[in-house]
Amino acid sequence: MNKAWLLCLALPMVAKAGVMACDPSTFHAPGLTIKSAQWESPTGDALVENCRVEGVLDPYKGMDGRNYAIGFELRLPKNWHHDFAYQFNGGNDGIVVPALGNASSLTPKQYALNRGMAVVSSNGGHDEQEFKDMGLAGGSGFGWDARARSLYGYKAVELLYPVANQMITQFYGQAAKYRYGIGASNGGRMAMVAASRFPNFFNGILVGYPGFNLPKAAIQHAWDIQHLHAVNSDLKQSLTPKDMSLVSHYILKQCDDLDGLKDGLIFNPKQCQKLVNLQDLVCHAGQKDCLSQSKVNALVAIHNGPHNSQGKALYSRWYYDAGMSSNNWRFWKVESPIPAWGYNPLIAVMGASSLAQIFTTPPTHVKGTPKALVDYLLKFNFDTDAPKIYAKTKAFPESSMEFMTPPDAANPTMSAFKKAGGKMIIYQGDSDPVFSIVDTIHWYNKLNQNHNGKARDFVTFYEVPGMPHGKGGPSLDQFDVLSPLIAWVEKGKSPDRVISQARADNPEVPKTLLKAKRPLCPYPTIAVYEGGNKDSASSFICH
Ligand SMILES: [Ca+2]
Repeated sequence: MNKAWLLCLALPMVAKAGVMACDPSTFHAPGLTIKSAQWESPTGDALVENCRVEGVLDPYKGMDGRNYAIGFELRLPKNWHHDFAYQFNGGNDGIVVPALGNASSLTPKQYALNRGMAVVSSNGGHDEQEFKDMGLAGGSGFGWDARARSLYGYKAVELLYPVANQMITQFYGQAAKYRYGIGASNGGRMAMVAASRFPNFFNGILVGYPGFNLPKAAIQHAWDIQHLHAVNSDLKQSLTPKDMSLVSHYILKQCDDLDGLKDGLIFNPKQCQKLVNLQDLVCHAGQKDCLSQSKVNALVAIHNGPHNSQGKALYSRWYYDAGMSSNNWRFWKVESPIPAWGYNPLIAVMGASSLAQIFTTPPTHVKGTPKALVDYLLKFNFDTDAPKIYAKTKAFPESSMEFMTPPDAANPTMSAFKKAGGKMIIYQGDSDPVFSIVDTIHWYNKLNQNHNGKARDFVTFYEVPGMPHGKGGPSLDQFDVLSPLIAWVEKGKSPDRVISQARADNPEVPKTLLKAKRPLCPYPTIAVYEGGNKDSASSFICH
């Protein structure tokens, strides 16, 4: 018997022994410390038994004197299907959220972990507890360390990805067969950054409502607050829910039937934009259901996006869509940014303090009080402060546009990702108030041009009418975009229409749409009603 034969006989035994050893001693890599490893029965949205490993990678002392490390958890399902998913998290990171491989449009059964994939989730290189003394500015406090900025932007993925793969091999006795990246919002940004920076890491990437130009979107936040403040210094009065309901009804009146069916969903948003003129809503004498000129001016300015005094656009235009009346739109655009009025302080941290401490270089001092954060946004100068997202210094050698965005974002090709056989699915709501879908459409159109009209060979993009940031609004926001990605990667089956339906726990879906099914069509095709049962997706074609 030769040596090769002996190896073949030995390998399966090694693999079998490794599978069961859910123990810290199983895992080892340079810079890695395992805090715990134990079997977990199905709990919450984790529907399968898994070995949950908690660890810390590459600790260091930052230039700000604070302690940094990549904290993470890796969940290894007992019944493993030989795949791996890297979960890109949202917001400012700083927390290790459960590694489920989830997305807002999926049901728990469809999460990567529950399909039998091993899933890793990290804090992005910093622990928010380290910054508790900074008050409301703590969530973005890591911006004072240059390396922590890079880790947040892309480097945590670069460092943790190979270690997670080693750990999978150490546990199961064999490497993962297919590797996926899954993320939405800031996580969607990271997913797109990964495709450009690390084109060989992932076979398939699922990108939800991505902030791939996040520093620019943060400038939009200051722009929005300044224009709303000009209407009313009590921001929640600047645009009331009644105002936004009026706007939404007007947009539907102009656009709902462009897709052949008046159903509360606008499947032809591109054509719709040409028919919307909010000046139509300005009050005339004796009129009731109307808006003041100042409110219309603010809405138009917000939808045109931030500009400097020379008229140069600093981010993007936006779509008018029915979901502008949603609670989610209101939460992000109008109410939540102002903790002084008793609203969610976390969003102020993400918006104002992130712009100050993470996205401007050098970082800008801002106190962690509600008033200081609001004042920072109100005084933000679009001529002198906005260029700081492109600035760098000796101590901060990367600008925020460099560490936050895909290197080829302005003129995307993702050629190396395509060459490696990578596939990507992107989805976003037409009513997204945080990241403009117009920016994503612009990006996709350029990508498509750069691939001679064949971007769909490796990137498929779905627009979701009425959907704001992630879920909610008058939308059919439950759809499975992960199954088609897996089928594309593992079986070579190109994604086509995806069926969407109402989410049972979304109170904003019109009653008439509770049983409706609609296809989401690969951009640039749109769903058009062909006649027949209005609840059936087969009554619609992708045109
Ligand atoms: Ca319609």
